[in-house]
Amino acid sequence: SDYSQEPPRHPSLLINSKEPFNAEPHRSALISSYITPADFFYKRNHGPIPIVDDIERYSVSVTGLIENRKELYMKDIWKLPKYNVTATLQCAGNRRTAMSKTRKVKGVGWDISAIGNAIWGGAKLADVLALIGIPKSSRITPSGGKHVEFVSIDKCKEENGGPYKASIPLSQATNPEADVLLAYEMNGEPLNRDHGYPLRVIVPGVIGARSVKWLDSINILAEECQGFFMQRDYKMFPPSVNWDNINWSTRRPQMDFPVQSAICSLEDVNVVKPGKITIKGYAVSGGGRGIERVDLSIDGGKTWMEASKFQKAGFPYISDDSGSDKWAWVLFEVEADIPWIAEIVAKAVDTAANVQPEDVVVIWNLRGILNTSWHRVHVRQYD
Ligand code: MTE
Ligand code: MO
Repeated sequence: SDYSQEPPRHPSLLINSKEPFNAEPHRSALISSYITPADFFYKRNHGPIPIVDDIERYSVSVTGLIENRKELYMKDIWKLPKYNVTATLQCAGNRRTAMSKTRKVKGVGWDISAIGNAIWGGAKLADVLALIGIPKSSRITPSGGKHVEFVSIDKCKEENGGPYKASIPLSQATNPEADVLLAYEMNGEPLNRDHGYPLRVIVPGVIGARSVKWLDSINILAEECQGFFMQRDYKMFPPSVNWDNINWSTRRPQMDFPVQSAICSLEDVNVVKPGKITIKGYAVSGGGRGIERVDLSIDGGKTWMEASKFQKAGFPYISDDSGSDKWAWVLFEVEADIPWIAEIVAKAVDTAANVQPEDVVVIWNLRGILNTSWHRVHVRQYD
């Protein structure tokens, strides 16, 4: 593979792998604004960043179980109503490094910043599919189509040099309320190359792996996508499954992400001044479930206090058309008097009352995905 034409990147990013380029910002960058600037947004790739230089000739082919194959050019997509949706994108591998510490897992190591919150601008997939003759709120097409597959331009070794791909159910793709976008903007700017220029899918509330970048084609299929990242990766296995007894076909591809939170203003082991400190971080849940509450402990989880949380637009000239930021994280903060030595813990509760698990051991899985265990940081005071 050819990595000689990668885009420029912010020098402060923490690089987890160079080729393909996988990097996250320092955790403190996540709490400096509600909207994560593209420069500090994690970058998760499986191959070289493709180059699209002729935007006039760039098109997305729509094929599969439809009447007529269609080519959609950017001018066709730009003509559709434009929506701005604030959505948090989170890699299923976020916090993998910590999971690996209890028992080794396979995959790129990530701290707590394989996550970011952006305003995605683009056409709704439901409108795009309506344009090619698939009505809104369809569950099946006349020819039996039930899934919408997204195929990329990029090439990766997991697909034996073929393109990255994924699918979502047709019912989600044609549901305007699901806010699935073909996005051409991020935070009011055209997408940059790292994040999918010129066009990417955004599936709000779902693990990042389904938000295919550099879209090349959309296929209407009877079955879900059979690609590597749907069938042999990004599945949640129980702790009893290891590389000798794994049977990939027994599990579904992971879609929604579970409730998550992390402390971003501190890290192991910070030394703090005696007195009050402000503890800050993020909390988010998948599937459009909001955050009900964030609980903070400074004694390792024996006693708790409730953090305050907020959502606000970072870019006043863009409003979120979804009304509330139901796909977006909340930032939280709480003031606390830190004892001599403290184990600070965060756990969030979503609107369905789902709570993060206390211990990573109970959710350990061989691919190291969905580490949503209580986030802990250890601090002590100056001598
Ligand atoms: N799309 C393509 N074409 N190639 C990829 O490697 N990675 C996926 C997804 N879409 C990927 C892709 C994964 S695993 C994640 S978490 C998100 O893109 C990351 O998006 P970002 O790099 O814009 O943060
Ligand atoms: Mo990911």
